[in-house]
Amino acid sequence: MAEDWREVAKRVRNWGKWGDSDQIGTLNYITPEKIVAATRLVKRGRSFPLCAPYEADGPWSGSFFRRNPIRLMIVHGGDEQIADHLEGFGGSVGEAFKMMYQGPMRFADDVIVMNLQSGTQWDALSHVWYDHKLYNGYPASAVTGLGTTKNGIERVAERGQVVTRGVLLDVAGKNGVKHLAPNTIVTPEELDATARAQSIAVEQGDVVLVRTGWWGRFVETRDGEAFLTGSPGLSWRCAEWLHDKKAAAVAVDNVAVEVSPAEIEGTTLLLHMLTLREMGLMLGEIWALDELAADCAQDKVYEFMLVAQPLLIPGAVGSPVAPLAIK
Ligand code: UVW
Repeated sequence: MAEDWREVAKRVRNWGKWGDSDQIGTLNYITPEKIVAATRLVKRGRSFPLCAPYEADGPWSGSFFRRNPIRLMIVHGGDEQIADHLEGFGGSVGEAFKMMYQGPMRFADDVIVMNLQSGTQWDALSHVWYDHKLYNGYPASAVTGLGTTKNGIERVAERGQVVTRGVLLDVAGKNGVKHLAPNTIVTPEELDATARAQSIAVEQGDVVLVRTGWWGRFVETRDGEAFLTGSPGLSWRCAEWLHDKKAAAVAVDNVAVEVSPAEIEGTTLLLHMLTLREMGLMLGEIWALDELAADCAQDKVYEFMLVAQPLLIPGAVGSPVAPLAIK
């Protein structure tokens, strides 16, 4: 059993498929024709934001190496009194305020400190590896304390490549529950059954969105520990399903796309290893899918144009994203 996943790894490996210098993997399935076809899915002019709030009350409870975002105001309304004391301030900041405050205009500025992986995000292809190799055979040594020189998120951002047909597979909705039970394994068969129930087919170049209801449960309970440890999610066997469908990427409303805990003893984040490292397929995590799902259940249309551009952060292994599903 322990070797099974390595056999699957060989079957789903896309290394070399788009050339030896490729760094965007299955996003290559999104062709210009695919983007044009996606625009034709916009019929009603309704846009659904799929981004969860980046805030101090997020799901990270402190028992992990991630923290919730910290946002600080660095210039705000209380600074107006600086205008009365500008002569006392020197240096570049003092000079900047003298320039900014010379007329009636006042302003505010803020700063955010966060893991790029704290909220709604894309995992770049350099986020996870094993046996010292990244997607397309690049050495894992490319990922250093300075960032990554291979498979960084900027490779995707500079191409503007995440514009395509999105398909929602609402597994929770299909089972008539607000959210799946803790630690439910979503199998490839369940994905097929959901697609059948929704009369939709996943096509080459689609981004597949899978709803477990788990983000909605966190919003209701604010139980970060359960959000992390109890997560329902995809089985590692879904790697082959995504490979066969030629999906461009997959995103889920849970913390890690895949189910927690791992299905095979002695492994962690097996689906990550197969998708990011073998297939070159990006993972979207903590996507807020409830409002979109409610609309899809109403009009029975589970396809839309999806725009999910990561931030252009050179050398980063992931990025926050504010995806839009447009119907
Ligand atoms: C890890 O925790 C390593 O990854 P992710 O956030 O993608 O689940």
